[in-house]
Amino acid sequence: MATGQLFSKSTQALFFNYKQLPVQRMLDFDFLCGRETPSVAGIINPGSEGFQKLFFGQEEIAIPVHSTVEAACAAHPTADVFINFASFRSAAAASMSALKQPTIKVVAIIAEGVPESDTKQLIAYAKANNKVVIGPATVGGIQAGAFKIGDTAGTIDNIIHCKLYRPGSVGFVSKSGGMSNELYNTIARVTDGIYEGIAIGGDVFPGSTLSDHVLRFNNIPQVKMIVVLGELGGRDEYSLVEALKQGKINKPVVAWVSGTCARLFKSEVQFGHAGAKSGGELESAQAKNEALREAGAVVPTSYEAFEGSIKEVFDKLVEGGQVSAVKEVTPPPIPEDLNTAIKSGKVRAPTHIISTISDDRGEEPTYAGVPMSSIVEQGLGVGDVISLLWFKRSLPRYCSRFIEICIMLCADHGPCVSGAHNTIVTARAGKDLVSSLVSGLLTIGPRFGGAIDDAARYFKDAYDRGLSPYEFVESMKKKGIRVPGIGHRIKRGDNRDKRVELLQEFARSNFPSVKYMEYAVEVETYTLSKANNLVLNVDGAIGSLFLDLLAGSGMFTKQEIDEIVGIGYLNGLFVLARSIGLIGHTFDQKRLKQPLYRHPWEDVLYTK
Ligand code: Q5B
Repeated sequence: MATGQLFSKSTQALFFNYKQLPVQRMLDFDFLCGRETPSVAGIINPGSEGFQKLFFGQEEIAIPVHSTVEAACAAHPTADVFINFASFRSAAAASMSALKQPTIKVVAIIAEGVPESDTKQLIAYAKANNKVVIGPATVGGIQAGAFKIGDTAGTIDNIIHCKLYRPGSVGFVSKSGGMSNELYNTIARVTDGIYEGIAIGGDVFPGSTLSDHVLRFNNIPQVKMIVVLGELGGRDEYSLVEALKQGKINKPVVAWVSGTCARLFKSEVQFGHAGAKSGGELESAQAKNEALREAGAVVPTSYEAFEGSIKEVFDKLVEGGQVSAVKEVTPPPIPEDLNTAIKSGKVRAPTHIISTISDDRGEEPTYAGVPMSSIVEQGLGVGDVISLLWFKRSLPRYCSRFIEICIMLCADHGPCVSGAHNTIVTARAGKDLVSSLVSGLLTIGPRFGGAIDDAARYFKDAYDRGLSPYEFVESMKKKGIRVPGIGHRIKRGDNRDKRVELLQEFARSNFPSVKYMEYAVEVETYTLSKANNLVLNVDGAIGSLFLDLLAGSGMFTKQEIDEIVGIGYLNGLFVLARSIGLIGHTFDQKRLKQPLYRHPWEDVLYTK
């Protein structure tokens, strides 16, 4: 393993498999330490490229995203740390790719459960190429005031509390990442703080060992004492014992091997880490503590006494003048995230959208407050869903059934009507479903399908004002307005529209009142006396009958009816219904593999 410093205040990393929180925590740490450059140079997200927005202090920065390790290393040749947040399935492959890059010197593998055979290959490759692997199954490491891997040391509050924003004099290495947070705290209490802390991870075969890091700390002049937290299981601590015995470590070492309680259990106990299981007497915490003590490390009698031992050693160093007073700095405050501040009730922020019809934030989505499961359990239909989402209330069953009949009857009217024609031409031009659908929908308007709202408006106004059909139609004629809902291209007095008849039949037998519909029929009788094509059409039938539904159901106030008619809800019924047919026409043309449509010359009158 390489000797000495792994990190500095200008170290930059490549972060594999983007996770917002650990990257942001690294950048927050940078800001706290007064770094000039962000410690994350680039993100590698297999399969995607671009930029990821994150905060560096109060500023937003865009960190480049690369799709491969190779591309990221080529783009950021000075980034020499690879932080691998891949799952245990892909961590080994990504780590090996990183180790193979000449620019990468340190690889930290966070995933737990990486196959031991894969880890052994990584270790062998790293050793042969003078590179360092931290982990697997690690939180990473930190150089106080300089560089931090991922989630190491936890929250910003903890980092500030443990003074990790500026270097102290203690080199610390542990197996456990969780316990390293605890020890950062302990060390901050009784010394001038951490210089560097590493969690090597709890696997049986860690990429780098406790003794690797202790030997490295021994070569770092700023590190004045070393704290080691081992655990039962494995023989790693014995290489530290050997190094101590051979006099390779000349700085004071305070060590504790946790897991002494294992003896209280009658049988073998597997603790949290894969490697934390005593395979025999030599691997027990007691044996390892004893061996470390004999080799010259300061080993307390219990974990509780660990803090006291660290303090004692540090105080001696101060007394001996080996440690000079650390320069205290006040870290800048990290701006709080808006969401956190809102949650804690510190700030309020205006919303940008107001919505009253549906909500997907709870356990299940609701339509106008009605949970989806209840819609399904009650056997409700699309008419009820429309009632909830358009009218924000559950309407009586005959009303939702009427809506469903409107949808069914208006779903299609053959390939020759304006909308279907446009959709067919668009589909044949090779356009996709949505384009073909939309091109058909765009024809819906005052002449084709979109006369329902105006029919309702004019019929309502005329009826409510007590105009006779004659007065109504003639007044429209004077204004030069065609009566919406009257007239059809192919339907005649002697060839009535079946859809109109079906709607009228349903309403007559289910609606409490059909006064608007009867008025529309009287208007039709008058217009038919003028011309045989001036029938009450499907738009007029729906428009007048919906007025009856609104007024007769007792579910709407007068103001609400005026609002519905004023806003123009009812063309929505035709738009929704006809979408079904237009989608059908698109599929039909595609299925029939129809070529590009070209209108025949013979069908065009060319004139000047
Ligand atoms: N005249 C529908 O006209 C159509 C008159 C009128 C007074 C009227 C026309 C109209 C109002 C809009 C309306 C919905 C354009 C129709 C639908 C869905 C569809 C479609 C499908 C489907 C048809 C001949 C003479 C002229 C006109 C007079 C016509 N309408 N007078 N009030 N409403 N209606 N749209 O056949 O004296 O000769 O000058 O605008 O309700 O779109 O199946 O195709 O499901 O897809 O072109 O059913 O009625 O008649 O323009 O030759 O007029 O009648 O003033 O009189 P036409 P024109 P004059 S349902």
